[in-house]
Amino acid sequence: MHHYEVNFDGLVGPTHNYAGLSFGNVASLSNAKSTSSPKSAAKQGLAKMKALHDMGMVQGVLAPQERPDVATLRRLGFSGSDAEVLSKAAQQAPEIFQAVCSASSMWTANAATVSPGADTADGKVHFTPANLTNKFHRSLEPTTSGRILQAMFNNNRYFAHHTHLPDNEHFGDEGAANHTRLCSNYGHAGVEIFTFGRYAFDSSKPAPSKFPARQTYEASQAIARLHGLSDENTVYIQQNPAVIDQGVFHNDVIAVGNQNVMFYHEQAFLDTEAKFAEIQRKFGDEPVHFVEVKTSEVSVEDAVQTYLFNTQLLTMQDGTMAIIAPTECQENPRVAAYLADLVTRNTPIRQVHYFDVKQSMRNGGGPACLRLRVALNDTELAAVNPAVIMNDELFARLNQWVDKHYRDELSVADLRDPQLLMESRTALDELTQILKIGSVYPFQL
Ligand code: SUG
Repeated sequence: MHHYEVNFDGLVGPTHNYAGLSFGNVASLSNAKSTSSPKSAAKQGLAKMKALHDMGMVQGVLAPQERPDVATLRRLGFSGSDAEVLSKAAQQAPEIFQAVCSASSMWTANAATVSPGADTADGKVHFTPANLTNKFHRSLEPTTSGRILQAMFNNNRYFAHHTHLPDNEHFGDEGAANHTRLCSNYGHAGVEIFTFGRYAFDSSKPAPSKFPARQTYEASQAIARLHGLSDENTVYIQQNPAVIDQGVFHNDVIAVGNQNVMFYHEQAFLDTEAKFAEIQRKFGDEPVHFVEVKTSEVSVEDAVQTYLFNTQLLTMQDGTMAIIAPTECQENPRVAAYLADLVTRNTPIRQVHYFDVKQSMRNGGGPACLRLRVALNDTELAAVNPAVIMNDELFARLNQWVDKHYRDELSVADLRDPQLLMESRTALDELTQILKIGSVYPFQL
């Protein structure tokens, strides 16, 4: 039996734009209102998927969501034809309108939390879509994310799908961005590490003062219960509130783990020593490589600007690991020097590959934000909808699809164009046929 970590990357949607919607996310705020390129954003994402496929990884594709989200505008009282709904909202409530146009579902690390069958009580792979309550534009995603995941993992013998947690800040859940799994082998029970930003029911506990902590301890616990994880498989660790206040809005901006490696910044967590001892104890006899980056090597500011930790840490076919980093890391001399040195040290990390995902980076989404990891064995992989698995043919087909439907440029003002809704729906309707996911969008239901 073989075991794989499959990366399901979000396909960038046709409305990809920079609206400055994410308070606490430095890149989103600083690029607000600049002109985006949906076409190159989608192609940058596809190029990364294809490169990982060519490196021998099993790579999947996760469909974007329907935007502008007319159904939400109707729920908020805008009425008339679809074009009238859009025009009234754009005029009367431009902030709401921009939020319902966001292509933020591209960051599939926030689509769900996933626990592999090796960790769960019933042996199934469990999925819980993230409710993303902290940001209005992202809180629109979970229902459709759930539908898309069901269409991809559509076999209840192997896959269990849960409803997202209650839509309330007490249960704020950002999915896999705050969840890492360490294991000796993808098929063995691992340690699931849930990182949270604050306690929902105890305001005496540490919390950031400037920017929001999106994930709560109580939400992380609820996910572990739903997925049937044992206490011996689970560790809860709090993010350092001081780094959230410096722009670390998700833990995957400051730490990433894979198999027996935890790559993290020294300031990432609270109570690091005790919590890492707990991780090691629960991991077992084999030593975990805790690869710590000191502030003197790379500052938190450099980490936030370059996304050094929003990298993918992949196990290659020869058992060594490679880092998939954004080109921003290469362009920063301190981070580039750190990575050049890292691959010579005594850790499993041996290679660094740089990718241009600048269109996504300008909204605070690096290589790791763009993917949802699902560890699967052969039988489970065979039960996944095969049309969402990347290969040369799908790559060519999706590039043609992007060329046909996507705009080269999009400004925030262009979002008002009713034609964009038609373009987006036409594109997505065709995509559901390419990916064979059936009717998942409100306009199709
Ligand atoms: O939730 N940006 C996203 C970026 C998500 C990154 N994901 C992970 N770290 N896993 C967010 O803040 C910005 C949209 C805008 O401003 O137009 C945005 O939603």
